[in-house]
Amino acid sequence: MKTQVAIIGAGPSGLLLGQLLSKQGIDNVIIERAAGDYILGRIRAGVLEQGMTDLLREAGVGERMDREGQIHTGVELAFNNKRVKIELEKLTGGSTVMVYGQTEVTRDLMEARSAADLTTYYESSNVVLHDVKTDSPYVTFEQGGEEYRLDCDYIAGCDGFHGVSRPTIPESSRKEFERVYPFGWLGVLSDTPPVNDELIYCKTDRGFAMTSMRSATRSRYYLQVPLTDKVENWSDDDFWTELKRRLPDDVAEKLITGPTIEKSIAPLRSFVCEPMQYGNLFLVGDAAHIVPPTGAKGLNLAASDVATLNKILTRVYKDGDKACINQYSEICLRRVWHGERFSWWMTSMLHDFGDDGANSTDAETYGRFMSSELNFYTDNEAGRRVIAMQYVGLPYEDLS
Ligand code: RFL
Ligand code: PHB
Repeated sequence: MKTQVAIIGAGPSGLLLGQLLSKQGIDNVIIERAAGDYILGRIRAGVLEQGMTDLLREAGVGERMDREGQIHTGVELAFNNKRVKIELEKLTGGSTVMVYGQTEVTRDLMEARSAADLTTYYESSNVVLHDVKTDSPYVTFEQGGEEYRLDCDYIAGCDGFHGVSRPTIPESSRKEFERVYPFGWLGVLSDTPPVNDELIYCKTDRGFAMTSMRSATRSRYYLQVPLTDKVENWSDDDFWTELKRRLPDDVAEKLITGPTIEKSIAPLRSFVCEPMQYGNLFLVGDAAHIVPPTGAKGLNLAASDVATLNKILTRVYKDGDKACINQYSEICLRRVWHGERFSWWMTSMLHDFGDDGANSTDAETYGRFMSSELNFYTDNEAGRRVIAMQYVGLPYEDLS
């Protein structure tokens, strides 16, 4: 088999890249380890920046999002029983975010891909990338007991944090930056009306909590929990009781509870692999970087990598300019590090680090630093604008 671009992974990065490349007439094949239904069962991000919604429209998959997604003009921060509104639209001169779940984005992309009759190998095993430093890289994999070889010009490693693409780059040719946080997020999905029109990020003495949503009838809530907690030990009642304790009183009073339809614990990590390119292999999205979810940046950074790679491959195939591939890593990493810093900062300000405070500071001192930071940034418009600008996302960079 032969294609122009082999894409490893059918998460949002791989599917979106495949769709955009096809629009440019660039042939691509996706090789995915899991089954399509399994991917759609994963509940992940909920907030899309305008850069990403524009890209989805460009890929021809914006229609349902524009119909069913909710535009949010602000988010709230809550602490000390006080609620502060960050007016995203007003403070940024018109930018908003779209609340539309990653599951729905993925579903729209999968449907568009099958409607366009593009090739995807789900449930592939033993995926191996070969000769990525040469001009004739290829991928081997197994599916349904058969072995396949896919020859290509370029490989896009869109296979997430635990994929095979990043480890294909020799250790001596990459540097990894990492911070693992001493807590996780317990997330719950429930067919109950959201407690508030806007998302609320809550800092409390009992730890962080947040309220989000997927639609007018489906809510998404999170609690900071110790990494030692097991999801099966959290009953629905325990979850709702603890959430109520962490919400501001007037919000807690309005909380409508019900059976949960998904419950899981995600660890929190900041991670970057530099560079994001090795020969004709490009790392995209979670394969190259992870952020804690506090800034809602994970999926959005994946989208900006995809935008950059799409521009590069379009120029390669339309103009024959192969040199431009060397811009990929630098352009992506500038935006990635902004997202990493913002996510780390939001995480640091809003969570309880216990005795494992950042920079080896004791819990109380670190807590004071971060409370003061939160007060400083929320008490004045310039501070709130700094938060708003980053929350809506920085502009995408063009190729030179
Ligand atoms: P994905 O979504 O992980 O998709 C990677 C795909 O590659 C496949 N794969 C392989 N395929 C072939 N061969 C192999 N050897 C392979 N190994 C893996 C996988 O099966 C999968 O289908 O990465 P992608 O596309 O880069 O998308 C990134 C986003 O998914 C991610 O940034 C966000 O979801 C991060 N994230 C969150 N971001 C937010 O902004 N808000 C959130 O609330 C939020 N919650 C989360 C999250 C990430 C989580 N992970 C990764 C554990 C919650 C969780 C649990
Ligand atoms: C979500 O709705 O799942 C969500 C929203 C904002 C975040 C993280 C998760 O920062």
